[in-house]
Amino acid sequence: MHKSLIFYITISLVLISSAANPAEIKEEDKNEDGKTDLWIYYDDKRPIKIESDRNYDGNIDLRITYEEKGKKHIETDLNFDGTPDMHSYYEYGQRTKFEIDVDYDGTIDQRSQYRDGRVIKLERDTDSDGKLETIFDISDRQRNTIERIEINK
Ligand SMILES: [Ca+2]
Ligand SMILES: [Ca+2]
Ligand SMILES: [Ca+2]
Ligand SMILES: [Ca+2]
Repeated sequence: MHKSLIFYITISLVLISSAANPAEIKEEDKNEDGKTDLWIYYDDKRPIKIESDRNYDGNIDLRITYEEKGKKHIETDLNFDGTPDMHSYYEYGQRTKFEIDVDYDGTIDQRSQYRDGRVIKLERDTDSDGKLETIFDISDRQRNTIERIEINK
């Protein structure tokens, strides 16, 4: 195929996709210092992403991403160093996974996985070697069995 034709097709596709999804961004200046600190991205009136600068230092420290099937991902930079330290994942309003970097070294120290609002798997870096150890894992068990298990041994 001719290079110019490929180029033309690419451009056409870009134009079509941008016309079909007019990205709309709502910006807010919460502390009224003249700089935007809250961004809400819409796709066809539906919010798809929220970004926030909670300590007003110019860096985004909270990001919420909305995906298909009611999925939601919340990233939080707890110590405002530019790297997210906490991740929460939701599906249809229920939390499915939670990860946290407690010592802010860039590696996750604890991960919990949920089913029907209950923790079914817990991993923690108990010996601080950078790898998570499984504390318990009842993800393969049936729901009625889980309800009878005591998590705090
Ligand atoms: Ca501001
Ligand atoms: Ca910030
Ligand atoms: Ca951080
Ligand atoms: Ca860590």
